[in-house]
Amino acid sequence: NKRVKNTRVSRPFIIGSQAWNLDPTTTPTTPIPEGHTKGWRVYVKALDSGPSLDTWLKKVQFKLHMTYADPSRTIEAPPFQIQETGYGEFDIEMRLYFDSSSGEKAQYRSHRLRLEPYGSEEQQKLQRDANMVTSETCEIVEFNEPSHEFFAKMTAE
Ligand code: SLL
Repeated sequence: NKRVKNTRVSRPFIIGSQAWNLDPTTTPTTPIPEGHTKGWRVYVKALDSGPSLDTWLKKVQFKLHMTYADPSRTIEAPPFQIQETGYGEFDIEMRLYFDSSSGEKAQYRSHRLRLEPYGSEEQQKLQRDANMVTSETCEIVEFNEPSHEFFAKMTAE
């Protein structure tokens, strides 16, 4: 598989999480496990204004805290997201799998799941008022000397 020399294709993307307080007075569609106070989701997504990541991202494996019954969750199509309930913060480990024509091995990322408001007093108030704690980081993936096939896919976007 010939590669495109002296060429690098980079793509930005977002890894993030959102968390909210579960409301014990409403009846959820699925029962909330004992002791769980928060709902949360973790995701890998494109920038709001950016190109979709379907072209290069094929699979995300999320590894949750070992207190979860089935801590390893694999998502093979967008949205690359897990939604759960829980009580504690922890680091979520992720393995990103790329389009096979990219010739790139899976890459590791880690994201701290934040359940409690953080930042300045003002920021914390906004999060409390919205009942939503969002924590996102912008990441970049670089494909060095990609295969011709993959380069064509990426530049056709
Ligand atoms: C803490 N060090 O104590 C962390 C651990 C554990 C998170 C957080 C529920 C798992 C389940 C859950 O939220 N585990 O019961 O399915 O803060």
